[in-house]
Amino acid sequence: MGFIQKIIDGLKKTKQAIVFQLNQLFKKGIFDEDFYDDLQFLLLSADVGNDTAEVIIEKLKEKMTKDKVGDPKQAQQYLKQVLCDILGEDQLEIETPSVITIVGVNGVGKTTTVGKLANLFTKQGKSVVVAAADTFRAAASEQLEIWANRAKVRIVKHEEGSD
Ligand SMILES: Nc1nc2c(ncn2[C@@H]2O[C@H](COP(=O)(O)OP(=O)(O)OP(=O)(O)O)[C@@H](O)[C@H]2O)c(=O)[nH]1
Ligand SMILES: [Mg+2]
Repeated sequence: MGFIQKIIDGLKKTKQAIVFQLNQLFKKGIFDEDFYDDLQFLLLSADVGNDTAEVIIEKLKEKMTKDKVGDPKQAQQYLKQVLCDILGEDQLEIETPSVITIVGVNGVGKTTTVGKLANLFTKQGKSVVVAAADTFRAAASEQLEIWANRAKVRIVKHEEGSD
């Protein structure tokens, strides 16, 4: 098995393990200090930074206590809402002109993210051009082109293997 594939498989296992453990934790339906400790541990093991994990716990605790939440499904919705609030779309502000380089190991969602960013910035009234920098991986630029078309933005690309 290739090195990169090993990393991808490793991350997949981590993600599945965390989702499973989150479900198990909420299923218990006991939202005491131990619950919040375990949740913080899970967030940290999912690569959430310590400061952010503390903010998430604090906000969740506050909301859940205020609304006296005891139902696991409802509690999970509350966590989802806290995460969405923190990730808020309008936090992504850029100066223009700007150049954004997207890098990452195979299959982590680079091309999809370029499509999402192109769409977001277009909606903000910005003029977007995407450039296919990966001319090595077969069909990489074609995949990017699909997203550029969906977001209705210009694309700069050259032959496969070109400089
Ligand atoms: N669930 C989920 N899947 C995603 C997300 N972003 C991308 N994907 C999926 O992940 C797979 C890989 O996405 P790509 O955008 O092609 O990833 P990439 O990093 O460009 O891949 P390579 O160019 O092959 O290295 C696709 O099946 C996407 O639909 C996301 O935010 N959530
Ligand atoms: Mg790609």
